[in-house]
Amino acid sequence: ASVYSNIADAKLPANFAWGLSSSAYQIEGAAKDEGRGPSIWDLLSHRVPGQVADDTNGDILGQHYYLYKQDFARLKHFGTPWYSPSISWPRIFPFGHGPVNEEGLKHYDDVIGELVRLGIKPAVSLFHWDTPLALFNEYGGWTNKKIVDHYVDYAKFIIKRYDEHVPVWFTINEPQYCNWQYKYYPAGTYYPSYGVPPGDQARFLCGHHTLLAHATVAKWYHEEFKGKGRITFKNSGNYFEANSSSSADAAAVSRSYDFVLGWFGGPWTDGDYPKSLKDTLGDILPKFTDNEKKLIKGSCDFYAIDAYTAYYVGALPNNGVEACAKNSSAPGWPECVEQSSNSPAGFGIGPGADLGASWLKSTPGGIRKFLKAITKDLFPKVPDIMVTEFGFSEPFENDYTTIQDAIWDLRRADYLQGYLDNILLSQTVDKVNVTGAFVWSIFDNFEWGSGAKVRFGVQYLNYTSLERTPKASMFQVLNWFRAHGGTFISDSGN
Ligand code: PNW
Repeated sequence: ASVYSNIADAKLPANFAWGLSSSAYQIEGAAKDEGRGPSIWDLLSHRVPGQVADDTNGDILGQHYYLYKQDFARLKHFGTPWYSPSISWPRIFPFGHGPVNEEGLKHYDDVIGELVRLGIKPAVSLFHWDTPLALFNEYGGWTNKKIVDHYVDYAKFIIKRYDEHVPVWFTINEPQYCNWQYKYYPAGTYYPSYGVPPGDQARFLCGHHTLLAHATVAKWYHEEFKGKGRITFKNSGNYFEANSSSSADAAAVSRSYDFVLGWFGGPWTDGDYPKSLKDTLGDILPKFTDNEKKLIKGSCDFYAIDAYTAYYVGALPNNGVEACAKNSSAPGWPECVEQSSNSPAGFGIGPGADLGASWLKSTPGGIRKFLKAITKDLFPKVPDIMVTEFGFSEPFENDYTTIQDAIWDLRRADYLQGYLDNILLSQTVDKVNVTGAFVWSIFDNFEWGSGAKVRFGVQYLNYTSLERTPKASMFQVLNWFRAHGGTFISDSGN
């Protein structure tokens, strides 16, 4: 019998939110069109040698900016009831603040309007790493507290315009990836920040300002604006399994969670950073004032987690005495935290993405354990949790001889089925209040430092013709939700 046979008849609640996800810079193209200002990612992809593995960029790739109607028509045809995109800050404020770009705004009026017309509910991220370049040049981006006001102005502006149609807002995508690099022209990726001061201090400043920016918007949203929807930010994290049953390894797991999830979850559930971060980082970790603590505490309506894989975690040699010494030049993640690995296979760590994202292995059993760990152990105060991204990547373009090889993506299909089964088990057996799941991603797109080489789409994107072709995994997802009581657009009469 299949390992999943015990949930064959299990059903999701009718209001379970599900669909596909994306982000502006990764899918829109039209980077220089209709008044959009540059973001840090335009600079990184064009001007920093080696930043993007295949020297691609988001100038055109996907062209969703022009093809959104076709893309949404296909979503309607699939029947997916939700869609989770992001809005591009530099399209609205080309200089980060100051004059509004009316053409950009008109574009998102059309985008949101089209989703509404089709009956697809948008769960919208306000910021997915495309910081306006002007704010880097002006003051260093997220390392400077000035960005809080500029972000808040932008976020309020968008929320006021679209709240009527947007039931779920994500203020920020994955602040865990704040400032992964040390210099203005970095070799890092994801959520860059100008490194002044350099190194880990910049990373924690970026995180600090992210929290203040999020919380200011969330408080305004409920108390002043009286928004109709729910608001939170998207976390990134993976399940950590202890290397052994030793107490040292258990402590390493808990410390690892602190440095990834506690960094942001501590402030909003308990009003401050976890003790382990304060003790380790000392002055490198900024401090909240009492008013800021009050502002941040309780500022999320639910927990959003982007969770792709799982790792083993073990204690550092000599309990980390050397690695975590206060005077070490770079205390931080991961060198002061743990030793982690996602091999060899075990506890459900399955096949890797191989030539795709090297960090990613299929670990369906991990998502169930992770959902339980977050909601029962780490943050028992969270009312409910959504898996806001999960997905699997595939080998490089030139490994394919024909499109047939690409669209029969059976490893991705298997990954998605396994994750969905475990999300359902989490809900039905573990009684975790999981209220949504979004698959990354709507179609192959610009995978940051991996460029066009790493494909996460459930639709194949032909980079030349721009044609989209649903992969086997897309149908796997649709069939899975059909079998387990997922609501489809056509069911709700739209
Ligand atoms: C997310 N990890 O980033 C981002 O939100 C997306 O923009 C991105 O395309 C997607 O996942 C796939 O990479 C992550 O190392 C990057 O565990 C790395 C990890 C997780 C998420």
